[in-house]
Amino acid sequence: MAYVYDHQNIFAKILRGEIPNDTVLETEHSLAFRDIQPQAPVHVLVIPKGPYVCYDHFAIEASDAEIADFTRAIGRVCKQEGLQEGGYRIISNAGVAGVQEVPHLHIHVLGGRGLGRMLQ
Ligand code: DGP
Repeated sequence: MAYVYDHQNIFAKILRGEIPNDTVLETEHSLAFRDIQPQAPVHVLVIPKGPYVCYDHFAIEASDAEIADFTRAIGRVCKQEGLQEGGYRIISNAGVAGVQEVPHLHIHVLGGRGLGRMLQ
């Protein structure tokens, strides 16, 4: 199945500067900003700047430079937000089963409170 990217999705508009955001980190290939509906004291979304729908799209088609930049951006957000000591959770929802709301790859970085068990 071919990946079809919707250039009108909300995160594409954020990347184009059409919608404001609370940026916590920007790198050459990635942007990290606070979630508008935070589920924890720290809830940051990290997105690649390239037009990737979901994680597998990115992991298969992005360049090594984009993947390295994105991976490091997630780590830098964890460190910058002081999550290393207390711990954190990173999640990426994909497609229908994953209940993905915005069709641009994003990693949720959650922390700042006990997050409970996710998998039983
Ligand atoms: P997901 O279900 O994984 O696709 O989560 C999408 C997240 O995006 C959800 O936690 C709310 C957040 N979100 C939606 N619209 C906006 C927006 O305009 N700005 C910001 N900062 N976050 C948004």
